[in-house]
Amino acid sequence: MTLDLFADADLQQPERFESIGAQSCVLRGFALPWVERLLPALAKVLAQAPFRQMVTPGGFTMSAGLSSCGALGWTSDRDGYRYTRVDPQSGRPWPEMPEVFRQLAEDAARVAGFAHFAADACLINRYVPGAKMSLHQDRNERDFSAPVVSVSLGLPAIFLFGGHERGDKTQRIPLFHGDIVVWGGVDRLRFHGVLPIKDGHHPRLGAERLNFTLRTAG
Ligand code: MD6
Ligand code: FE
Repeated sequence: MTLDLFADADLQQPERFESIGAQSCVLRGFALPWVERLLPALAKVLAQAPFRQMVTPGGFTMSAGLSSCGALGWTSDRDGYRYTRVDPQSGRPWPEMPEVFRQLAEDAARVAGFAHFAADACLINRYVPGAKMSLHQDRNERDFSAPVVSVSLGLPAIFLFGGHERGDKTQRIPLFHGDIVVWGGVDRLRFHGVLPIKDGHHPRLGAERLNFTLRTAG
């Protein structure tokens, strides 16, 4: 599907396409026309695989609630981070990836310069005020030639986008409802994170931020 909002001419509007690296960008408002299809699909996924708080290998409980859909789902516990075909909480395969998630990710990746992105894993994160994501690399996927596509809904966040070393300087990028960040290629393994979410109320989602990150994991 091609969105008029991001037809080629529109893409030249610098306020919608913000480069944050050689092969990474923010697509402002890209997901807005999709929200009313994303949320019912999300509700179906969460009915099968509810949000849960995972423990890091170091023994810390993550502040964001996590779920997954797609052939592979992401899990963390004392044994490490990894992708699994089965949700350890239910013992069943992860919920299928909704077509609307897959299509949105493919469209956003194409606009960001990554044609034919085929996501097989979608991590879903729920942040309430105070929740954060520490600086990390997404490196559990098998193939780093595919980008990460990250969709933000609900309360705003400050996204930290660093370099290839944990100590590198970070850019602070405000993300709002409907924004998508894509990072891939030479930027695929850059450190990133999210500062604690500020208190607030979003008209559609209330006091929460939802983030979907789509990847080719397998
Ligand atoms: C974000 N999320 O919430 C960015 N990475 O804007 C992530 O970078 C992320 O939420 C790995 C696992 C879960 C995540
Ligand atoms: Fe990440």
